[in-house]
Amino acid sequence: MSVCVFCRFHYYILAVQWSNQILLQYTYVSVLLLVFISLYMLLFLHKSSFERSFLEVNKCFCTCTKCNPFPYRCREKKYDYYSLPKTSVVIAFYNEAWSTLLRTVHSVLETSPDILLEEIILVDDYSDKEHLKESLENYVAGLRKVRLIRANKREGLVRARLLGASVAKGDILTFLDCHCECHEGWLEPLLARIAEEESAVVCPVIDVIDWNTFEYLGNAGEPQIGGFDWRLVFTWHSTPEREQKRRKSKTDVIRSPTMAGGLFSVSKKYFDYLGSYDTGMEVWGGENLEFSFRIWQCGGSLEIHPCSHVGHVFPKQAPYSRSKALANSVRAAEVWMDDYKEIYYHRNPHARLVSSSSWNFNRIWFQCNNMKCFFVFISPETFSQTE
Ligand SMILES: [Mn+2]
Repeated sequence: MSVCVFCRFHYYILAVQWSNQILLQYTYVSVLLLVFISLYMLLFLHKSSFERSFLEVNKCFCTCTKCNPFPYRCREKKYDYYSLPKTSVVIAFYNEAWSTLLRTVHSVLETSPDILLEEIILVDDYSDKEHLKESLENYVAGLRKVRLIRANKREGLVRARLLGASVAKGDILTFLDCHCECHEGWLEPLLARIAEEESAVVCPVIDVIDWNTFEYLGNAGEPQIGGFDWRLVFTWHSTPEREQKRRKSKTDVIRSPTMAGGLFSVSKKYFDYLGSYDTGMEVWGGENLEFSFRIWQCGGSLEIHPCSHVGHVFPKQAPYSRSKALANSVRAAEVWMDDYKEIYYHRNPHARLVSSSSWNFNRIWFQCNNMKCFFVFISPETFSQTE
């Protein structure tokens, strides 16, 4: 009898031990599971959200030794936030995908200091995609500082941007493409430079986001500057020696003969003074070179700030027709290139056949220099490269 009682007791003890062990194992397993789930969410799930993990964007700058475009000194720069001007960010779009458009918006909201961001103005250039109608309106209604305005007909990039600029309240206009991701600290250098020099038009360094995987690839080596070829196509170049010498520090702006066009900040006052954009430009293309020539020839400067980084998805192919780009280039050549336009026509005989009304820009009133000055002082390399 006593043995049996002992047996029962023994079994009871064993049962308690087993259940404890099982419980303990379950606890281990669930803790492990939780760790795995959190890691998974941290590493992968954010890719499908609009707010990309700061870690991911930063990895190129922090761990990758091959590409180290972000000079360490940029992080040491201090800004007097109360004295910097505020900016309106104008983002024009036409049939853009939901995810890329909202990633752009969220990245601006996440990375811009509140005190420097007046508003984000989304300009719908008469898109016909369903997701950009009521759903977008509802979504934007829940976001602080974001406004959505719509064009009544297809206007093209230039006039859509101007529509946004016309209602902007900030002292600085910052134009962004609708498939960008701003990097932490992108805004301060642009605004600080314009506060220092009002006639400076400043572009961020454009980092590459892979169009297929959306991986943030960054920008290998030193930032490149803009040029163009004789078909009036924008090209990238390494910074010439004389410009490297002119800069006193790695964090100084780099003067660039032309801009890619999608991303830049400009003082609203200066932009209006300089005649904003040529409103005769259709759809897309050519407006960036026209504006670049105008800035340099009429007393401004066009610069790239090495401390400001914005990612941009370079599409594999254009999302819409660029057939109007040629007529836009002809307009740019006619207004700004003087006799050099003959070289352009010589290289592009079909450009002569394009009927393009020209822009009556009063170069004398603005005391603008000629194209020769541009080649001699601003871009001698571009001329020798493309001659
Ligand atoms: Mn773009």
